[in-house]
Amino acid sequence: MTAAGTAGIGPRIVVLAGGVGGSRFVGGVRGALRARGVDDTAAMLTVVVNTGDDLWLSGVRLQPDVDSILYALAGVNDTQRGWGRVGDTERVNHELQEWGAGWPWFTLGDLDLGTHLARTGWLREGATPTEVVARLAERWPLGARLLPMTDAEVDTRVTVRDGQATRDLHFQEWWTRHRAQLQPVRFDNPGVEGAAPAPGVVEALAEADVVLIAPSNPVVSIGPILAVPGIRDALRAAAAPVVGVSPIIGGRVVRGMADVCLTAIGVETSAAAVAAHYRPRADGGLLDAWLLAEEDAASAAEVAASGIRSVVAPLWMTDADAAAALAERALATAGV
Ligand code: FO1
Repeated sequence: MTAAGTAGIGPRIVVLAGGVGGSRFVGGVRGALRARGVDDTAAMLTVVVNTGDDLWLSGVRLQPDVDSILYALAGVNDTQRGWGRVGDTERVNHELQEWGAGWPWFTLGDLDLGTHLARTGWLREGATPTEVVARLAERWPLGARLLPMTDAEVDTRVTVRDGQATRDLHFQEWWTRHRAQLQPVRFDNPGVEGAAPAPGVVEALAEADVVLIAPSNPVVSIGPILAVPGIRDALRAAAAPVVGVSPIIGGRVVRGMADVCLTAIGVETSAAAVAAHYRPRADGGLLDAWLLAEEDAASAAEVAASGIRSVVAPLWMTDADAAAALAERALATAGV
């Protein structure tokens, strides 16, 4: 294990992440490394990003979680909306709507479309998704290495109840158009069985000093990452401690609609239930330790009794300093 804070060298960290919670937390990890005096944070911090939200729309490839983390680390994200580029305009989107192209409920900003066009062009020229993400990341000094969970195209489909019947939607339609209001019956990632971890993912997990599970949606952000054959095994085999951060504070989701997703898979919306969902590593699961909020301190004993070390900490990532303090707490929990 690398001694933290020694001559600008920190622990090798892998974070599993997706969505807004993931991007704030990853920014916090970078902040914690900087506060320890680590200069080259990108050499220490690898982020394995959910690509289960990805889709083709109007001929371009969208990678919402990759872009959320890319834009947030670059400081060009729209913090009000929680997605896309700050200060973006929608001229092309209006034109697409006039053509009846794309989805009327799904906005593609002009600057954001630049990203999608660049990505699609490189994919069409034969670059792999991993190479494309690396190329996108060259534009800004992100201070982290981003890896997609897989190079395979893996969607998330949601089966919803529709009267007596059920029907199947792309995750983005369910999430964005229906605001997760159609009752989900199940989530699937067709094609994931044949997917492999992206190059570098298994190696990063094997070489890590600590693995962090971000406070991202456990079902549709972390779930698809863990569903890629080989990633769960690599996590279990990792020498590093695995520390998770609860996405539930005071029995409620912080943002997004994770509660609806958890209910659909039979998991209660509580910090303890999400820890139990990931399961203790000693019992064939993933977690060595779990950070839960002060508001959920009453369930710390229950988590500890299941064989997961529980640590009560302030979990609200209200600003960059709070996110860095939370990340530092996660690193300290792992003893790195
Ligand atoms: N979320 C919305 O609520 N409305 C949108 O119109 C929308 C467009 C969009 C375009 C590109 C992109 O990368 C993300 C976009 N999102 C939009 C966010 C996205 O639907 C989800 O929040 C994430 O996939 C969940 O992590």
